Amino acid sequence: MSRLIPTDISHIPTSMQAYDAEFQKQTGMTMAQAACHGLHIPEQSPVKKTAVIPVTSGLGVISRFSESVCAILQHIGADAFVTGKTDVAGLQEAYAAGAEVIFLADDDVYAAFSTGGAWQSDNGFATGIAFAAALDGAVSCAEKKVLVLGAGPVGSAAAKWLDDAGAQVVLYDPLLEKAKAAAEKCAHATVLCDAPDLKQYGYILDATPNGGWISAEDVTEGTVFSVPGMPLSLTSEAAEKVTLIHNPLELGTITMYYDCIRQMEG
Ligand code: 2YJ
Repeated sequence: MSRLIPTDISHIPTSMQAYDAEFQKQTGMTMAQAACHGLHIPEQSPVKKTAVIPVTSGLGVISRFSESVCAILQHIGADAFVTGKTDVAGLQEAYAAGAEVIFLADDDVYAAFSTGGAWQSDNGFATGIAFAAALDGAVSCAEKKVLVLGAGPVGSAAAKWLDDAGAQVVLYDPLLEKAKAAAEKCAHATVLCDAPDLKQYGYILDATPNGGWISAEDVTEGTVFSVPGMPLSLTSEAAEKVTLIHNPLELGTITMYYDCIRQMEG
């Protein structure tokens, strides 16, 4: 994801239940279920003491970021809190409080770490697999052609997940070498050299990091878009025309939590 801005996330602490209900209507799963589907683990409700640490390095703290992550984790039953201190002092506070999982982000990396062992979950990977699993919940991807836009960490993880699930994955990235590298990790995925005509695809996972470049004329009504990328690639007119599975922070964060638990409980 690009660096989030406060207006991307300020609604999160008060909207988790309503948004999860909407997500469930779109995908047939709650976000916790989508995360578990993405990770291929049984549905569960682990309650782990979880610290969220504000980080001031680089461009600094984003207003409501830590509070939003905390609200997302509390929504799925984690015993989550935001540390009063930031950075290294925040880390010390988290350990002193007995946190088993720790979430923190700077300008480049958003990750969760487990204090009990050398386990971590990266937001790029977690977001990619979870938005792939959400698309699968919505349309059952096996044997369907799915266009994956963007072959960074999110798009590559999504492409591999969909390929493993039996989808016919078509990958596009303006940097052909990136698309080829992502396709090499898949059993069957194919690579496009030129920018695709989006209207030819019914199912699109868009992991591109640029906002507003897909307009209403570019899309067909009824196309299902699963879009982890921030800012949102579709204009508001395009978003109204399609079925859009999109959230800025929620599903990736939930999946990072479950990914840590999965590793902790081996
Ligand atoms: O603690 C804070 O409030 C800030 N340091 C949060 C920074 C959040 N980071 C971002 O939005 C980065 N773009 C994260 C990149 C993750 C890549 N998957």
